[in-house]
Amino acid sequence: MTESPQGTAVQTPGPAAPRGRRGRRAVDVPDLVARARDGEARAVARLISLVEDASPAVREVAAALAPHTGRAQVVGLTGSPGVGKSTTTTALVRAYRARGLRVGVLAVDPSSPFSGGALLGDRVRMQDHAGDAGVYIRSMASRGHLGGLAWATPQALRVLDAAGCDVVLVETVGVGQSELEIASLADTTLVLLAPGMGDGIQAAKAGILEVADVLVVNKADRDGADQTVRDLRYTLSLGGRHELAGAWRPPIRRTVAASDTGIDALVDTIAEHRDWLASSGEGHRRRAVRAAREIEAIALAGLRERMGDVRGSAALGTLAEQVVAGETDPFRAADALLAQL
Ligand SMILES: Nc1nc2c(ncn2[C@@H]2O[C@H](COP(=O)(O)OP(=O)(O)OP(=O)(O)O)[C@@H](O)[C@H]2O)c(=O)[nH]1
Ligand SMILES: [Mg+2]
Repeated sequence: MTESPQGTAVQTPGPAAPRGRRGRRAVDVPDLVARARDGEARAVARLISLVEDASPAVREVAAALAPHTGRAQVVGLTGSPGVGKSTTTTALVRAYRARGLRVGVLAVDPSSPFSGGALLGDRVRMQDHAGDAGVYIRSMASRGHLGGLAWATPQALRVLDAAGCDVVLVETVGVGQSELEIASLADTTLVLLAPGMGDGIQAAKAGILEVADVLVVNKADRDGADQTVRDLRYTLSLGGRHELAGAWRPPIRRTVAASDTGIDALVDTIAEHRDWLASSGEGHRRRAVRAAREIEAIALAGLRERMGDVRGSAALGTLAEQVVAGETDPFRAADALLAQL
């Protein structure tokens, strides 16, 4: 098992190269991609690190991966802290492996500039699968630079997709707007709730139900599961995007992830959603939206970088003087600046 400051690749053999060195070492991208496609965990880990570190090789990596992507179903898991996302992820991995499918897991912490520590607990539980070449598990932190989650996560998903994962599970850690962001990355979004947490109502308020493709009432072994299901049914009956003709109506599934109960049915439901995505054209639409956001994030990161060059530059100084002197206004000055980029 290897631990790097950027992330954790369970079942990756050998120690990680020191960080400073790794950045400078020559990268044989075609070789790495070929080995990743053969399912070599170490090559997958290296590719994700290149992406996460925003290595100069990242363009070559993206170009080499492009022809091999588009197969994996990306399944996002969201829900309040402690609802059972990690337990469900682990149970799903087990169920997919039992069906002979290859699975990738990306645990994303959008709120933290570091990864590793916060995700340690998750990783330990995932050690069940260490040594299984059909599972690849990775923790990622979204760094502040380059648009964080928006930039690095889709690239990591491309790596796992090209590496032959049939399903990639994306679990968010931490709270906030991340639920909605993850939903925009996923083909299929699972919203997890648990009885007695007032979750149904909270989720409805937060707009989380709107992004749900499947509603999972986990901890169904606890009192109040029936009530939570009723709450959800009622909330769904109030309308939403699922009311449109031909729309997917989010099914409600009960699970006890801790004992694998209901997990097979959940896997079937996720497969049904995949079929619906294909037959309705919605899958393609979501991917196009995702690609557009990805392009936008990369373009904005590029612009920001170039703006960085501009800050403190003579051109900006000159324009600032002109604005102060009333010779031009800030809007025209900004246009002039953008034209120079
Ligand atoms: N009773 C019961 N407990 C469960 C079930 N699933 C998970 N748990 C327990 O709930 C606790 C939280 O589970 P996690 O899987 O860590 O939840 P999480 O959503 O990943 O939590 P964060 O990552 O901290 O947001 C753990 O102690 C689990 O063992 C379940 O179906 N029934
Ligand atoms: Mg967790």
